[in-house]
Amino acid sequence: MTKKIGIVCYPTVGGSGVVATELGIHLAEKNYEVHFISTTMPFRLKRLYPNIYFHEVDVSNYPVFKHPPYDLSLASKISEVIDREELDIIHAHYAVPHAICSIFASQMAKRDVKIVTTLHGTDITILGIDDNFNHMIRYAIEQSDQVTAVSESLKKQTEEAFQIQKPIKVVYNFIDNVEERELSCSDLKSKLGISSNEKVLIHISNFRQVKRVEDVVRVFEQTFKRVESKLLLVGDGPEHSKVRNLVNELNLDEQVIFLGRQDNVHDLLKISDLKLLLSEKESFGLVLLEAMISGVPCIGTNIGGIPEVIEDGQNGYICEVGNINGISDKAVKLLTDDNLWQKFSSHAKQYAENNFSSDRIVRKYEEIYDQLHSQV
Ligand code: U5P
Repeated sequence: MTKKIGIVCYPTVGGSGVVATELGIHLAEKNYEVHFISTTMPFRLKRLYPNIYFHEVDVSNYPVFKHPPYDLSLASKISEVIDREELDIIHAHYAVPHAICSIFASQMAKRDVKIVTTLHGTDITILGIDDNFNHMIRYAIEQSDQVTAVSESLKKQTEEAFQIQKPIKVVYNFIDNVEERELSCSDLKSKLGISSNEKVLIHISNFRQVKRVEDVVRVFEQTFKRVESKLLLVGDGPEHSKVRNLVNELNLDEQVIFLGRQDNVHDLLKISDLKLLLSEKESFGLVLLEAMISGVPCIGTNIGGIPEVIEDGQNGYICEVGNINGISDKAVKLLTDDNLWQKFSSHAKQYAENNFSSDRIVRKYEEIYDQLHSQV
């Protein structure tokens, strides 16, 4: 019997939305019926799939409300979709508000539906420390039929912060093999004004403060003094203008290329030699996997889930947060030793394939759905 899954997620750029969308696509390819419930069409959902449906949450702003009631509109839409489409499972990405809304929706719906909640990080690491949300997050976790976290680090943090007894399963984020994707980048490097002898460093993020993009620029400044190179900055967010000012102040305008938000990061990774993710908070770091599967070694900080993705000294390096000189020394070492780079590059690809392939990880979600489905 075809299983019907409702996926509740944010449709925007960010690890959680990307993983939720890719999960839906993989499930659809395995003949599940997939129902996305979100405010807009998830941005990676480019192709038409006959068994993927999109249910738009319309957040109306009636004069009776001081603020547009997103959560109530979402809960109401989920409940409507549960009954109309006869869903078996709701998979909510984020405890707040998505799991909470799903729990509320399941109470309103006539049909018995199981709730899987995936914790992606910010709900725990940022909202969790706010007393207003702490109780609600614990409630969302306790009322879900199964909770997963995207790294061991996030699981541990959740258990400690909320004194949770309920078992949390770690299901890592996943990645498709890059060979399966069409690439269109033959002369991309020269189009971006990068000469063939220059090494390319790349950073991709939402430019929030926790990503410490200024550290990326400072590391590049040190690296560029010793290795001919350019830095690609991909993404947009609150720190963007601060980072631009720093680049200008350091006289790096010629070397640092701001690309803004991009949909096709794979082509950009294809021309890159090193990926930097120097965050002070990171529950997983999907961009690391995207780099590794393209054979790009990564340098990351020793926080959150990053050390679960990069193997220090094997396929990249793990460094202290804010240690600009230490990180640039590692970058120079890797970019000036071809043999070492080749070794790291092939290990990165292999490691991502062996541990984080979509086949392997999507199967783990399927096992969870099967187990819950048998309880209905
Ligand atoms: N991302 C883009 N374009 C951008 C910035 C980010 O597609 O301009 C994607 C990354 O490729 C990644 C996700 O899939 O957003 C961010 O995930 P994370 O590293 O925050 O987990």
